[in-house]
Amino acid sequence: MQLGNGFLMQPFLFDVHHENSSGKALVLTPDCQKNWILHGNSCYLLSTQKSAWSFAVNVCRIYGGTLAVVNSVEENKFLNQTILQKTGGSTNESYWLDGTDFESEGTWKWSSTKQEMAYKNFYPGQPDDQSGNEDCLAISTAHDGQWADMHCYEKLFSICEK
Ligand SMILES: [Ca+2]
Ligand SMILES: [Ca+2]
Repeated sequence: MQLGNGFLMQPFLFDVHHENSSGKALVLTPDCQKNWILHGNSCYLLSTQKSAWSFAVNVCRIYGGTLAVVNSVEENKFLNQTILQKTGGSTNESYWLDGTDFESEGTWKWSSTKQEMAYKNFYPGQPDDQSGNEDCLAISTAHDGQWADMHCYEKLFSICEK
């Protein structure tokens, strides 16, 4: 893969504050690359192909981001709406998020930060660690954007964030 530093190091302006001559702070919003969608202080990219979870983690890393880390009801709602738009309202889609309980069963962390999840949004009956090895997190439009643990080898679409 031919990715120079210029690509990976492309600057993003996350809430960069400048003082203008009158001393008033100007807040610059982030600038997303083509096909990425701006929301809050992040840019999001929905994949066009399905893959296993670990593959999706690596693809997002190559793009300079991570799988999406969901920190709030509001962000989760945005992602659900974005998936619905992308899929023409299909209510049977699951997309990989950055979460996993691979290290310690039942302890859900964001893989990019190694932080335990403060906000969680599993749907009733989930996570169920079906057949003892569902360790990867997906958001599901079938459940109004709520989450499930799924087998990491399953091929799903994914959402990157940066
Ligand atoms: Ca599990
Ligand atoms: Ca499950």
